[in-house]
Amino acid sequence: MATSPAYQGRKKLRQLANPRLTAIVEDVVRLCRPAKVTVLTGSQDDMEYVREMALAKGEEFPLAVPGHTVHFDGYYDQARDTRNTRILAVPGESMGRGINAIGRSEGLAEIHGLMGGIMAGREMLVCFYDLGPVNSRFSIPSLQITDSFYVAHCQNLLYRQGYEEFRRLNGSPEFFHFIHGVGEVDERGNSRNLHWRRTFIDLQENRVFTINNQYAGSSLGLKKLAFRLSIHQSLREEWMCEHMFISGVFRPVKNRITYFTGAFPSASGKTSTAMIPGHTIVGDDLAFIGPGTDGGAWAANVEQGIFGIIEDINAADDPLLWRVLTTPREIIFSNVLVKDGVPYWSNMGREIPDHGFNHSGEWHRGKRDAEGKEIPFSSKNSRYTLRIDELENADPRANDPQGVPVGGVIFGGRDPDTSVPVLEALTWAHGVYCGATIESETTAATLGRQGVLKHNPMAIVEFLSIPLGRYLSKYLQFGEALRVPPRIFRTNYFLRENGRFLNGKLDKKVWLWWMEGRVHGEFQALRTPIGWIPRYDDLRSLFLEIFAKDYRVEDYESHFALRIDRLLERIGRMEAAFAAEDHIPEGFFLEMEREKRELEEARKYFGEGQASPLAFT
Ligand code: SPV
Ligand code: MN
Repeated sequence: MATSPAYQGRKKLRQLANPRLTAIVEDVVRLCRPAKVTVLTGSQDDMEYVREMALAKGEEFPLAVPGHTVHFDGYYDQARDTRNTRILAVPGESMGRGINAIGRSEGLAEIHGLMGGIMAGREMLVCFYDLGPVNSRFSIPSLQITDSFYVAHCQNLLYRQGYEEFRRLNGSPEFFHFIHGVGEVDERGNSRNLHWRRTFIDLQENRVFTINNQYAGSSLGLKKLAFRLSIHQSLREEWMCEHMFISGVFRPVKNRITYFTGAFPSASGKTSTAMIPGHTIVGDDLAFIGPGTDGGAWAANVEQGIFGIIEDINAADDPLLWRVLTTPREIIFSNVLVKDGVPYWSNMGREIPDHGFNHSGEWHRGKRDAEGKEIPFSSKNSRYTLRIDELENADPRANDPQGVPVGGVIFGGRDPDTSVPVLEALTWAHGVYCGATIESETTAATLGRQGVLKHNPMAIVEFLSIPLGRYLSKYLQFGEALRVPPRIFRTNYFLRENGRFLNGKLDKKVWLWWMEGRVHGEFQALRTPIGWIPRYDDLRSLFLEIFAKDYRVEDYESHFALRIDRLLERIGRMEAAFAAEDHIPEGFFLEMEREKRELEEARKYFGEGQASPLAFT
């Protein structure tokens, strides 16, 4: 006979008088059999309790700077596990190719089997959050159940508290819920049953089960797990849920701020685009976008914090973040090297010690893993977690229930030899085509090989919970229904020649100011088969204005060359990829055919290889 767990804060649960909520908590307790249940409402005391317990239980360790802590995920639990992340197929709903689905009853049987007693001897936390700003049309109340203090702590930084939102529900069953179990742990407190790591997404019940993991992208309900649920929900409603940052581009001479949202595959310049000095940040990862009464699109940050990649952050390239990461405030570092209470990561501009503590335990230079591979001092996917309001560039409207008006939407990839650094799509439909044909080299944010060119529509493909064709149709309809749709842009910061990057890390500020000007109808542009590209003179004056730097015409020619053969090769790959999909909207294929036709004409005119941008007027 199972004994009842000790309860802390049960009254707070009862006060919500929500039958579905009560039933969920009771079911999880029965299944996972925790020793103790603690209900948290996000009060200062509750926040404090979570912070203290994360330290007391060894899920985090204090660092030298006050408020800073470090958390380590297991050595083989450093990224999202796409193979074991599956959608429970909805009977009668086709999932489409590329979605990792499992039959609903089979999935539920497996996960319930693995969850039996998974919290035995542990403390289960019941937490309330809100996806989106509080008390907004974008809000989705979300319940998180977890036996990890780190997960609760991380979410306290990343999401708005939602107990009040649950009160406003007034007993309604309309909320998301997430159940996370760390599973058995090793002597370092890390999930040891990685072979039973599972993340199952149940669209029908708006719930997610995730077990035997700790890495935030897998364990935190509100991040990439909720994202699958909200994408699915948005399909039936008028808004969209996107893998996008939201940032305010400030043009001092005009004294105006123009908001952009942007989708980039992991580690392709997304956070750094959102963090450009002089601009403001609303969010760096997930956006709700809905139509506004002004006929435009409005965006709100799903989150209130940043779970950002720390590699390459240094005082010279990222002065804003560097200051924040080295001064007292609440920050969780994860999977960095720690020595004497100081965190170390790659390219931070400091000498790295030869010994310390990292995601592999005690670490020394030259240490090898079980496969004989040398262990880097800090994980490729090491990160920092903090609240956006810690940043001096936090946008004053970051928590506005209305969101912010969207002037432009950016799609970026990490491609070495095809796309120009920036272009503007010809129309909304062409912009959707640009987003749907993002290709990007893989990076460390998911398990698997790095540096392989991967097709990643809207940088969202790993998270899609609806068939790609239906997602693209929705995209087309969304923009077409707006009286003033945002302009769409495509960027690529990663062009290379002989292994050398053609652009500096800061050049993106010039591309952004050009886009900002275009939104306000300020720059002429050159019409090419792939879209509108900047004129040399405009970029030259922007480089002068921003960096007092001479932008040479030779640089312009190499950056903005129309790489006709490469572009046609990409279309070839896209034709193959999309031919294999069902229900891709006609509007998408029309854009692809037009671009192909115009590129073929350009090839006849310019010959093989590439055309100078100066040839277009
Ligand atoms: C990403 O990889 O896109 C991230 C980090 O934002 S994760 O939480 O792993 O999704
Ligand atoms: Mn992301």
